[in-house]
Amino acid sequence: MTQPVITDYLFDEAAYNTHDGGYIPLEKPSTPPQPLAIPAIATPDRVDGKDVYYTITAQTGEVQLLPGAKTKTWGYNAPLLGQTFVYRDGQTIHLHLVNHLPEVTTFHWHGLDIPGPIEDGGCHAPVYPGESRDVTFTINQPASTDWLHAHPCPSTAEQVWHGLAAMAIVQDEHEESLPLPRNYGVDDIPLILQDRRFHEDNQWDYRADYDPDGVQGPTAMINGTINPYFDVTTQKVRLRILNGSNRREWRLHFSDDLQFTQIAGDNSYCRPRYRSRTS
Ligand SMILES: [Cu+2]
Repeated sequence: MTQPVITDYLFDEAAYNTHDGGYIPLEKPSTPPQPLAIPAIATPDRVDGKDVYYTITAQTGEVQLLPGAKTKTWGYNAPLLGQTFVYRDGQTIHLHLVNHLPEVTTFHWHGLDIPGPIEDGGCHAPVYPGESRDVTFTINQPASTDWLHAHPCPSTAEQVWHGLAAMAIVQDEHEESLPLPRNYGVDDIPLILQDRRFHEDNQWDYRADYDPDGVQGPTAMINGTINPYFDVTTQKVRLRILNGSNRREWRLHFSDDLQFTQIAGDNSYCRPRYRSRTS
């Protein structure tokens, strides 16, 4: 089987936001390398055949991101970002959504092919502070990497910036038949890319950093880890890359320009051919 491999890097340089007036370049971290945080996989409250039940709580927290004071953060079932939700094609998902935040939020499933306006958690499905909402939907789509993020209007961006962003993975039979790494946290690695500016006492300050085109900061984080490293133990590694930043576009390469292969985009595998680049 001969399949052409596309080695060109497909982007329009002039359209990149490095050319924006408000662009904030990333700075090399001055703090020592930290092991990459791997979000835990969410455990269902109950499984009854294809019916799977979860409780998801949007909560405040604080995390030791830098030496010194902990940073105040938000997350889903976690102080920052969230647990990873692993769903399977054909499952019916029952969610008990709880808001422990000081303001209204929603629980939006970015990439899941599920009904709106309530189940998919857009602006029309508010959960008020101290309240909850129950939704049910059936997963009926191919394997994909998706995400859960807040989507209240007009504070979607601010709440995601506080940390309300978690990965969701859909599995199916086709994906299982492919020779791909799928050992979560070992050779199948979630990478949630974000950037922040740290102010006094290591706090984030959305108002201070506010830009109507989206907030950026000079410090990169992956899964909420600054200057992360990951010890690879396998020959092949699969990276699930999620741009969870508010504005930044990311150009990714390995520091030694190791070649890698793109196998999927939003919601689908690259078929019939793979794309790769070398630099
Ligand atoms: Cu979204």
